Amino acid sequence: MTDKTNETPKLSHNETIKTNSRFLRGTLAEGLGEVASGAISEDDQQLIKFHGIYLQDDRDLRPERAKRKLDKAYSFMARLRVPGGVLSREQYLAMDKLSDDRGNQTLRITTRQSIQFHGVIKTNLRPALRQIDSVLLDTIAACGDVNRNVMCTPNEFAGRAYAQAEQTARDISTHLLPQSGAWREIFINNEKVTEALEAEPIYGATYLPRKFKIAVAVPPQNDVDVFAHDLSYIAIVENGDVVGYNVLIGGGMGATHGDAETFPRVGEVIGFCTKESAVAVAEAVVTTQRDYGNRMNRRRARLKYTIADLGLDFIVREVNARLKVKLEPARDYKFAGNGDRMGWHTSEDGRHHLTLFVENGRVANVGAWQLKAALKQIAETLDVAFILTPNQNIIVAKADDAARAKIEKILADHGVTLRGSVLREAAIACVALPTCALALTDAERYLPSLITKLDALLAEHGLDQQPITVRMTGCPNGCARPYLAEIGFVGRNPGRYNLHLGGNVDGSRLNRLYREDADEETILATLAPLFADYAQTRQNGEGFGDFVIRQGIV
Ligand code: SRM
Ligand code: SF4
Repeated sequence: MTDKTNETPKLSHNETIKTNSRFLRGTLAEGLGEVASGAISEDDQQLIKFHGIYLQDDRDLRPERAKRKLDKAYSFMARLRVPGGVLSREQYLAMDKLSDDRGNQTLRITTRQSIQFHGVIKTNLRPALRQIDSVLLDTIAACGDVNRNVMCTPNEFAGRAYAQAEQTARDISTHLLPQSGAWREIFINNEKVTEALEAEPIYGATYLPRKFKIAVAVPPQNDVDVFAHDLSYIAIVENGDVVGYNVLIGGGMGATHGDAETFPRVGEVIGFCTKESAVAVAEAVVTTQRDYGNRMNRRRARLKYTIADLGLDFIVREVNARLKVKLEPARDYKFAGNGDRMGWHTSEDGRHHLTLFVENGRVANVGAWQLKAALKQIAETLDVAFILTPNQNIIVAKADDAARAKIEKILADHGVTLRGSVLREAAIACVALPTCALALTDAERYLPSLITKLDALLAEHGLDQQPITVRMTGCPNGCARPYLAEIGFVGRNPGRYNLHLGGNVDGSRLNRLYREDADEETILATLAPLFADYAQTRQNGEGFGDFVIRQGIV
């Protein structure tokens, strides 16, 4: 292995932090024990991400606290590692309790099928992670320069192919897990760590140049957005069984406003692998990125830039050179859409699975809408499983006939309707303000009211039953994968968004910038004539994203 970190003097500071961290320990143990401050040192803030945790502060409170010369209102966000998003009812209940005991009383389902706990104060962090560990879950590698939570088309209870794909997602997640014992030592055993004698066989001591993301899709669903990740797998199913996967590399969403060197990119199919070699392919792609990724400029450190700089052919040759079984030519596949399959579905074994709409993934009790209480009661009383979806919804899975009726009653008793409007159900927004340090404006807190206005506009033109993908983020990092939406809103300034149009229904095409820095009035005034035109002149079955491309609007 060539370790570029030894060859150049201009490494990014994060490389030095990793090198000196003794396999992700740094001074975290000491910093967490320091009670005078709610924060930790800057270098440890980078390291703690590898353990699935971010230091944040409530940005709403910043001005008032600054005026009163108070420290920021610090707290931590912890993110679970849940490959494929599958939770047993016991695990779900423990997470519900944890959010009440140690968090901000909400569970936040993420766009990578995980759960985030916001508002965990420093003294609660170790107890929170012990609660997570007690139900055999963890937060290892949920953030940081390593492979993140591996996504997979849910749900494993719906058929053999889904279960096989989820097993592949779990196998990849396990294989690429950092070997460092730091997480357990720092957060669970509370041992003071003095020296680490360990090795990271796959990552090496400096881990990856940047985060790395993997997803597995089972067609016709592209709910995981296979084109958005560093590495993706498309299951090839024959006679109900997965025989192997088409492999894609080089997707990614993040960009920086005004920096043409950074861009969203869709992944490209580079071949087919058997199901037995899927894990080896993951290791080959990850180690290629480890060795050739940019360790000097973190803005250009994802695999998509390594491919842009060195060429796809070079990277594919490298990947093949590291494989015993080489990639074969890709097989045919077809996706129908990148949304979730909402509502009830019944699998061949007669069990029922409800994909329940959760607006922007926030599981909470708000007024008459007691979603969190309802899910808790379902978990307490019924033999079901819970699956977090890639579009921030939740599946209550494997219910028998009696449980199905009871689920409907519990939800109704708690004021929870099963479905939202067509537009609202498919829409997703990132967290953004007040917790995200990088947010330029709101997303999760604003999208619901914008959807109400867009719904009214669509209804005026008889389009309220037309599925259109809307996604919003509070900055250009792309956490809700907005560049693949038919209508994407990307935060630019407070209350202002870049409006992107032209993604397609299967999530394989990037949209394009149509209006910059638009406030709500401009957004509505811009979309109204486009909706009118779409209602009048669309072709049979034509999606809004395809329409704006055909008409030359973008
Ligand atoms: Fe993200 C950083 C939230 C999925 C691209 N993302 C962040 C941070 C941690 C902000 C920070 O670094 O301080 C956000 C925390 C907000 C908060 O208060 O909770 C954050 N990202 C999220 C979540 C929670 C969005 C959501 O509302 O669901 C998603 C958590 C996923 C998970 O469970 O692991 C989330 N982030 C994504 C995705 C979508 C995906 O992975 O499919 C992307 C685009 C795909 C990609 O990576 O290209 C994404 N997040 C980023 C980036 C840009 C990375 C880049 O290399 O371009 C950042 C900023 C960074 O890393 O420097 C970022
Ligand atoms: Fe924060 Fe930007 Fe990600 Fe939204 S897209 S969560 S604002 S980093």
